Amino acid sequence: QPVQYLADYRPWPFTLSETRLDVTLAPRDTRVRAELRLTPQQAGSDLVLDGGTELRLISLTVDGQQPDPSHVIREGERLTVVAAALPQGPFTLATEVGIDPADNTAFEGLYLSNGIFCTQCEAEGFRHITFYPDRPDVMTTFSVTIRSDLPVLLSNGNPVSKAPGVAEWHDPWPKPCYLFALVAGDLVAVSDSFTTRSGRKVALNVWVRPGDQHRADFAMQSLIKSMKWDEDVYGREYDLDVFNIVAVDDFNMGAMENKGLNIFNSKLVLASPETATDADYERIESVIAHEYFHNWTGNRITCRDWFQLCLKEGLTVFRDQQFTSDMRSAAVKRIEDVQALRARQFREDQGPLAHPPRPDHYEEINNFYTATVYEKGAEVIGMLKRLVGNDGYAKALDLYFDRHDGDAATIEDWLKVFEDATGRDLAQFKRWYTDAGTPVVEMSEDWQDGRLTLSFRQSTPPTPGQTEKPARIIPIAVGLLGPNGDEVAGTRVLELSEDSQSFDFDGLSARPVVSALRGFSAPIILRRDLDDATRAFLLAHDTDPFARWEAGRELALSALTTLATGGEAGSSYIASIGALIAEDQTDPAFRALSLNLPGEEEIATRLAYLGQTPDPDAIHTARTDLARRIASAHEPLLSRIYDEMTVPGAYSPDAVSAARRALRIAALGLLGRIDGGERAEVLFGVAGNMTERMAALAVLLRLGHGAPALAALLDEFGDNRLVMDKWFSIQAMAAPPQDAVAVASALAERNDFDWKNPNRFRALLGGLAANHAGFHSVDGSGYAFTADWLIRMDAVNPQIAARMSTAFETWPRYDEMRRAHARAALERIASVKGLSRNTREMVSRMIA
Ligand code: BAL
Ligand code: ZN
Repeated sequence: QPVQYLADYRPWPFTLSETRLDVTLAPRDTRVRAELRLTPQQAGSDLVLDGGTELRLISLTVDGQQPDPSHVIREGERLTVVAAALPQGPFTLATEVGIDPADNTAFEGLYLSNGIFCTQCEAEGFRHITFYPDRPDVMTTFSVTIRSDLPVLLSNGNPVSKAPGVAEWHDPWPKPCYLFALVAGDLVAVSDSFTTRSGRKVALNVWVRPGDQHRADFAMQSLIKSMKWDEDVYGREYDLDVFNIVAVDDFNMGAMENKGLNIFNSKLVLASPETATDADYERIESVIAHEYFHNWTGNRITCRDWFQLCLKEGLTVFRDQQFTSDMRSAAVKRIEDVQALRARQFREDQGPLAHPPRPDHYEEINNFYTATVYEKGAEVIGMLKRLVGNDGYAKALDLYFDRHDGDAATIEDWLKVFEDATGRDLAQFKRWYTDAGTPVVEMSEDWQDGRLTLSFRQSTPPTPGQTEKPARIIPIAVGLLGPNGDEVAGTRVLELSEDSQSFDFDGLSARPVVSALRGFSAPIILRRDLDDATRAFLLAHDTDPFARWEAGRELALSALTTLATGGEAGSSYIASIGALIAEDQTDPAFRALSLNLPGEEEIATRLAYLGQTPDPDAIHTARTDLARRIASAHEPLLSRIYDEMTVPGAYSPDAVSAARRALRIAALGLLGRIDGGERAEVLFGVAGNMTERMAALAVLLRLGHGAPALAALLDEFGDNRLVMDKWFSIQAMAAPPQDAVAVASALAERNDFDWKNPNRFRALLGGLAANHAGFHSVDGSGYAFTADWLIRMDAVNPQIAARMSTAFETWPRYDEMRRAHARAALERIASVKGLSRNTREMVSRMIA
């Protein structure tokens, strides 16, 4: 498959009005009979269908007749029925193919996962089930018959009939084939119902393995909350009689929004206090919401082509972020989202894999399910909302749903509804979709006679394939604080549209302190010359929680980058953070976020951004030393917090309880630097929840004292896959850097390193990659270990190998020795014969 270009988009020359599938399941020889009702739209067009090379074509007829064999051509992933063999009016194409789900280790199409048949069709998996126009702009109703002795047989839409060995489903909503799903297995349901605001009673089921029911309640409650929220906030109602969610263990993604039948990675459904952390609960709630919200933003309105992926993903992430803000603390959620954006998307934007939220070419679309498409796509919508206001946003969204329901839409359609609803011209704003890279905005201040002038200069560094970066529309939310800390000017949004611009604030009686980029109003890097005293002032007084947190972050980063490059620093941060965490009335979650030091990767990113070569060992040492100094300076305070932030009563994953635990374990992490792990050891033994046990274990592992706790977990949870994933991951992640590769290698030797399971593979390889100084060992052993496993995985599951290859995406910023090792590892991967298109594209972009 050559490079695909957005500019080459052409409508499909047929319409498809109905799809009927009849699937007889068998692990080694599943038969799929498909009937497609087609009408040519352009005379003389050949019918070109997608279909994996592994499909065994058993029969093909056009209106019941077998065409002349010379009129049916199979070439690569294509099957062509030439125009001469087709009627000029509507006709039915019927095919039967044989497939082998038991042999499908790529988990794309129909596969078997521990006795459960399930499907994953986004982006282009349906072509591994049958011959079909596998593109999102071909939408039709589906009627599906499933034949199998397994007790539970599910597909999209509403159930039509069920008898022993056979079930029929009908989905009345036209959909592209990437939203098709089928599940069959020995499953049990946790059931409930939801009555929509127009009175439709919807049966809700979360399907899990027998014995896991008690871990599915939280997912069910999250679903009900999501359904209600989408009605209340977006006016969107569910549209089928039943909504099914299924949890499976082998899944490439987190979850998938198939119409009426969401399939989830079991780690995003199953949760109980003794197995799941607070972060797991929060993530389950948000992903359940995300997939549910896709019913409108993704399914009812889908994408014209895969270049438009951020149309559904950016919007749906934005919606799930809003949902979590409403369910929990909006301030905390915003800070968490910015942290995640910087860690993943800024990293992507600053390296060889940078691409715009709407790319204009790709080789393998699966490589574009990225932080840029998802998280930056959501940030772009947040900016749009800020620019047109809440009412403008609400009007635009109503128009979007009215105008495009049933469509396969584009980013142009999306922006047009905002233009039509609000009268605003968005031509320049569109650059956020088409241009890659993180804009850097330099802000300077001038103070004269009661007037403050803020001057801005924006620029965006070049990214692969894009050297010119014209100015963008950038909303910068600014507030002003007086010398006593009071807010003297409330938040005002300054709109940048040119390379350089200035804004005046008049009538001020004293020079104010500027609180800038409030709420992280744009996904940019804001540069301003601030001294530590001003940062400390903002950390003490800013009324905007994001800006307040950011001031502390900048203080910490400035100290850590200085320490990591041989300087002396940290006292200002240590004093300020002590004052903040002593504020008993301040949200414990906010205090926890402020107390957690930036990670080593973030410090490296900052150093690279400042034009320095990050030294992973020096960064590790700097961070460890600063943590120890904080602990020594504030031991009594941290100890009091640790003792006070217990949560009485039975575990509950609610935001208030989770916030207290978050602050408690932040204190534990620091105290563990000076108490020899004493508190962690006790806590690991007595804690009744996984949040505190994992935090305690991390402290013990960093100290090299983890063995007894690891043994205890293994003993207790050896047969629980999700807990064992954590067990693998934390060992690689928290090992002292010099031991990390050895620890990972030893884990990889274990019988229970079931590496073909994507979660287990990600746990170990992702755990090592998250151990910054361990992965970037100067001897190249981290790179070599990772490359070995990527090569091995690529032959089995290309999507997972390609995704994990991003561990290397920052390699160009390190020193010559590390670069040489990394390049050698990447070249070794590139030289593998038969390497997948997925991994080849990733590696070649990284060594271009
Ligand atoms: N569409 C793939 C999974 C998700 O973003 O919901
Ligand atoms: Zn999504």
